[in-house]
Amino acid sequence: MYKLLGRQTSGNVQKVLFMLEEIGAAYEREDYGRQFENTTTAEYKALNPTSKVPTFVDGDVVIWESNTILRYLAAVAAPELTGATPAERTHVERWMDFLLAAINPGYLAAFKGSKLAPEERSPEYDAQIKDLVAQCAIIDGHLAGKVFLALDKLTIADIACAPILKRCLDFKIDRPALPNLERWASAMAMRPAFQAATGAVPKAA
Ligand SMILES: N[C@@H](CCC(=O)N[C@@H](CS)C(=O)NCC(=O)O)C(=O)O
Repeated sequence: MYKLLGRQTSGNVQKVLFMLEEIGAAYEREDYGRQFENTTTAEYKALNPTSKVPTFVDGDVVIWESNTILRYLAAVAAPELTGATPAERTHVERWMDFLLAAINPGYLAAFKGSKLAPEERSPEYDAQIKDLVAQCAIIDGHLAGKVFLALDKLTIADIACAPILKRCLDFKIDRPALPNLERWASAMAMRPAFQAATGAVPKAA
């Protein structure tokens, strides 16, 4: 049985939960991180030197970095959730990389800023939010006429991006409508696996 170490409130843990639920894998999750204050022990650091969550354990295989965990699971248990060819895989992986490189800095700024009063936010906050919106607009443009991010089926690109992009759309920030991104995020949020992963309560029909 797979073991996932990480609190369910973490967006990066939610990506992995979304994947595990989507493929119907047997797993157990243990609470690690933030309020549990158990990621700086020598024991945890031996598994994950970053002291972050998630950490994923499959027997002797220990993995940190959530996107790497998704790639591993696709390789060992769900090849249908990534591209069949190297070229197809570039479509999957570019959005996973884009999430980390382009979305994540603004996402973190918005996440931290959302917990602060306007006067407590850093001087860079407005520029970081502007950049986040610009990056989201790139995804919105890409999703015009598309159901999924990378291929014509669900892939680990959708699974990696959905928990974080859903939060980006939910932030109370100044942004225009992003109709394609909003449509995609709503479709992801309707998936039972996403709801199980994020603890979301399904909307009544
Ligand atoms: N790039 C890493 C980022 C991991 C990360 O920053 N995790 C956050 C939660 S989303 C964390 O561990 N925060 C500190 C904590 O929960 O103790 C990944 O994708 O796994």
